[in-house]
Amino acid sequence: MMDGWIGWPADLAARYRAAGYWQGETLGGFLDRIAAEFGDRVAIVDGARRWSYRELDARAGRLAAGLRRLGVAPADRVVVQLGNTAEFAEVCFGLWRLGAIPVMALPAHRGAEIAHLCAHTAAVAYVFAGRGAAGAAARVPTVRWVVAADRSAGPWLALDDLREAPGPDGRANADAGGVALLQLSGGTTGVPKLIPRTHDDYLYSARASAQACRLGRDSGYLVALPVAHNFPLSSPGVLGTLSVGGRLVFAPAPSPEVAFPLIAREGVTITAVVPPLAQVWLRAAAAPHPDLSSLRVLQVGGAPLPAAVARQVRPVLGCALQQVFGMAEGLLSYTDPDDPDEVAVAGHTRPLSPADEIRIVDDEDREVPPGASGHLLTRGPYTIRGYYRADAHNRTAFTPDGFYRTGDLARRTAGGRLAVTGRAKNQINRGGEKVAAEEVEQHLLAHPRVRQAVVVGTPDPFLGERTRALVVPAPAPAEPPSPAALRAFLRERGLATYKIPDQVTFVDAIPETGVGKLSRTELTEGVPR
Ligand code: AMP
Ligand code: DBH
Repeated sequence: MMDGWIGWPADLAARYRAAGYWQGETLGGFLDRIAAEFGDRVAIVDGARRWSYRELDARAGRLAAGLRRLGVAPADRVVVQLGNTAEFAEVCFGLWRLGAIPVMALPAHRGAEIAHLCAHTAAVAYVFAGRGAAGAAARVPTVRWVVAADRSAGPWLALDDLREAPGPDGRANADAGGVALLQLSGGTTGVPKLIPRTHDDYLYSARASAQACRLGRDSGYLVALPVAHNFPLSSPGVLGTLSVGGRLVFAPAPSPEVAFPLIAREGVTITAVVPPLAQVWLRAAAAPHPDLSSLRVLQVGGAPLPAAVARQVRPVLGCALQQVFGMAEGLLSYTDPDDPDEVAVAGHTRPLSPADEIRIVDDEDREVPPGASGHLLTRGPYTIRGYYRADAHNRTAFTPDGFYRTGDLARRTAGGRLAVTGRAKNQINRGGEKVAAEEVEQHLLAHPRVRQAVVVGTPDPFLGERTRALVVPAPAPAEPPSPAALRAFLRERGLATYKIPDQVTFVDAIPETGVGKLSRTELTEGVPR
């Protein structure tokens, strides 16, 4: 079993198994089962390609054999950075089939993030498509193989070479209670945290989500958001759709120009977007557009959805709105697709599992009165008990009895549902993309002309929040860098574009409150825009 992660205590694990939440099935075993059950049904549509369940299974098997022959072993970590293509499923299931552990990088990640993911997980391989960050990965000493999805990408191994490899299938008996994948947290700290999800817990969240979304064999799920993200991967997304024999339609881009024709052509019934994308789709749907009548549910999550936007979903797109409050750490909370519109619009969600434990507490961890807002803590059959290799951080990110401190503020509604009321963590939610202020601050501080830097969120009508860096330059005589030069500096350090501050403001001093403690909510007051 992989070191560096904390599982559930034995008594709780036994309870989750007895209740049937954890079924003792690995993701490799899951593929065997769905291939047997759904055989020739279409599993994946990607452009002109259509793979049946059987074909996905065969391809994963061939790739597992090729990876095995290369030297990838069970429990090895492999950083995967692929776009919304069939290869993503082929590679992940190939890794699961041989018992290896994909690390879910996002296409937006650049050298800084990829190098960190490879080094922190001691990854043996990096698989990428598109631009990627192969050079950065190759420099990490543990990385023995850099594999490009496309042979023309450079002097790397090609996925094709591995597929062709004949040989034993590479099937390994992974432990369903062990780690299946490492998800990424938006995080609050200097480096991104990794989230160890087990086969048991991840499959449970996907199966239960498929039920909560009423998915069935006739469902067609459009993968519009970056597929490696927890939301399109498992809520119910890719895994939930496959669990019921539905069809996945991969969209190479989430824009209406790409997504709408696919919805029309493939009879897509459900998809997931973040709030800014929902706004773009609504605007596009107000003009002449392809027939979207097959769409039954639009899931929106990742960031607060303004009511004015939420209200337009049914009249403009002709489908139900399902709000999703979720996190890669686990807890998922959904409105019901059959909820009355006012409940869906309000975004009062219900935790997915009857075994989800929710506490809403004050700053001293005391329960707040019923209905009051407070810090949301949670524990349950698919919420992690600790980040991967992060002992010090885990001591504050979890309570001693294993509740995850979400960093969100929430209250219970009169009907017993959850309503998100705010955020207490040091993170900016930029339209669903999470930016850890401290991470960006540390990169800014690496500039020789920067003395102090604080990154905060400021309201934005489209993104919800955008990022703003307050920077105290080093004292004269040298000139402070220009905002453009600072942004270029961060890009050169290999930081993903969505983490580059939207705005850089130079200040003489960072306002301080209390005993030298920064108050981030008050920070931007009095600072010129
Ligand atoms: P992460 O931990 O990076 O997976 O991000 C999860 C976080 O996204 C949650 O803790 C919330 O702060 C935020 N989030 C996700 N969905 C919603 C939503 N529907 N409304 C408000 N915030 C959300
Ligand atoms: O924001 C998230 O991380 C998120 C939102 C909705 C998520 O991980 C999910 C659903 O699974």
